[in-house]
Amino acid sequence: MQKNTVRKTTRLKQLIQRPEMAFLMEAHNGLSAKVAEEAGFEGIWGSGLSISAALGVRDHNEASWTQVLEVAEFMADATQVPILLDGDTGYGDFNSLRRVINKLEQRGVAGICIEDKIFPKTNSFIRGAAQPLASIEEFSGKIKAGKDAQRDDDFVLVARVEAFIAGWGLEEALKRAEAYRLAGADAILMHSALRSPVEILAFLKEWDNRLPVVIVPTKYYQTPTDVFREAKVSTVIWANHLMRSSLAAMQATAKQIYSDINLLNVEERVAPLQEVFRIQGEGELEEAEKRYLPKHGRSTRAIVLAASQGVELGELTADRPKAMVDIAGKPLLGRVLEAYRAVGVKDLAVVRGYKKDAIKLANVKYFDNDAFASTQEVASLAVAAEALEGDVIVSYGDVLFKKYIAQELTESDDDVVVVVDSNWQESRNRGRNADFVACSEPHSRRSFFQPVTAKSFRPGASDEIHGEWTGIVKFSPRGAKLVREKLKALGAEPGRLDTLKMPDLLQLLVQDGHAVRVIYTTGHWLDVDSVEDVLVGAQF
Ligand code: SPV
Ligand code: MG
Repeated sequence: MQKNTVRKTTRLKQLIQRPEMAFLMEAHNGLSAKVAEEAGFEGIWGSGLSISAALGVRDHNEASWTQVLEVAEFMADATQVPILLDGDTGYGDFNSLRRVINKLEQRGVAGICIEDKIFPKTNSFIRGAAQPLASIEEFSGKIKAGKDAQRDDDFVLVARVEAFIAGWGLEEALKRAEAYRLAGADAILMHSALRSPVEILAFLKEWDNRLPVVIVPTKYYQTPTDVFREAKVSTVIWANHLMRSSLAAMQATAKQIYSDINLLNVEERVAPLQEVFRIQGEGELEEAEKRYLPKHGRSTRAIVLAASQGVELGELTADRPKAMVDIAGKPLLGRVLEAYRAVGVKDLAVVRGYKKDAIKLANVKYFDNDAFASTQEVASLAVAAEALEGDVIVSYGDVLFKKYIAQELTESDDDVVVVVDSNWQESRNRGRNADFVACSEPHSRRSFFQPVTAKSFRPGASDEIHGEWTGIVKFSPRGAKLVREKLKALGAEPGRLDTLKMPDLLQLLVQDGHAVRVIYTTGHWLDVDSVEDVLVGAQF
């Protein structure tokens, strides 16, 4: 969200003073404040009733003002719109109010509303007529003290007149409003507990807009809002409706779960967890981690492609894919996953295909390429596209490697990094089906200090070969996004994805002009290709 550089105090003042009517939505904690802001409200009413209700106490100043301040601070931190806090009577005399205002300014609250009653106050809708009012002189002194204490010139002080609530009538209401105006209040909140707006409209008529007027139509809610607009109301407060709606929802949910003793009937009715995380701002944190965390603190995930049968292993793969072939008591894939876990790569995804039911390893996310028989590796990667996110290593279910290889990859910053074995002649001599690579530099002392990049994953007869790709590649968050986009583009061409092997995909990245970084190794990995390899693999 873009930062609003205008101070919250200034914005609240402008809201209250502008000719167009403004609306404040009640909130009582950080979450409800966010809900109000997201709904579009330009300002928030920090309701004393709602905050006390949410804290499980009564609206009789049972919560101390510093406890209310803590809540208001969470609300201010959670939102960018200004907050007008219901400050009851100011929690004591003029001196208490001065301190309250300074603390509110420090915590990012834009204004306070104080009412002309006696501390501890009682909610206006509870035995209103029996409530004693403060003397006009005392309350006017309090307003003056508050205005003198504020350090930010635009901090808003709303003086609330309880004359109608206490049964004193229009004359007293006008007298008080005028005294509070003269004392320096920025606006008058005129409250009424009647079911019709008659008191309020009578006041507004006589008042004639001497100072902005704020109203709280909780009881006279049936009045069309245009009536307030025509009567020149400055600001309407919807005073308690988020608290009351959540109370009703919580009661219904608690009752249902209590009687059902399971969650089936409520799951669909409650906000999904993803929505909770969204409103908490998890997305921002994820982005920030990418910017600020060192690589080793950032978690890398891995996608292991294990969809093929591996006919070259003969009857060993009659009932299971190659990745599940037993190597000294452990399946090959289990060893691969172990190597990842050993270097802290715990978020593991496996793409299955052939005899997928034979792959049953715990704590792994599975993706299935059910078209494994007619497709190649890139099609398998595409079914796991959603795991191509953040820092991610992609490798094969039949390639074992020493832990240091994975470790080095997790520490790399480059967008695309491949591990290349410079001892490629051996593979050629053995007649293996290897993926040769032409690089910018051969493996040498120089290449240790100088970044090496891949020039071709499909070297032609005239290209100098520098190594064999081990089948291991790592993408940075940016690199992963690039590959996702590439897969999407390839997927849009009929049949294209199905024929591609991983080196083809890497070759396309090179052709698109992306730097593919090379990390050289000499050995320390094993592509399990033969029954003999199965025996060697036991040493990994
Ligand atoms: C509040 O929301 O706490 C108010 C408004 O003060 S009322 O409850 O109507 O008094
Ligand atoms: Mg209140």
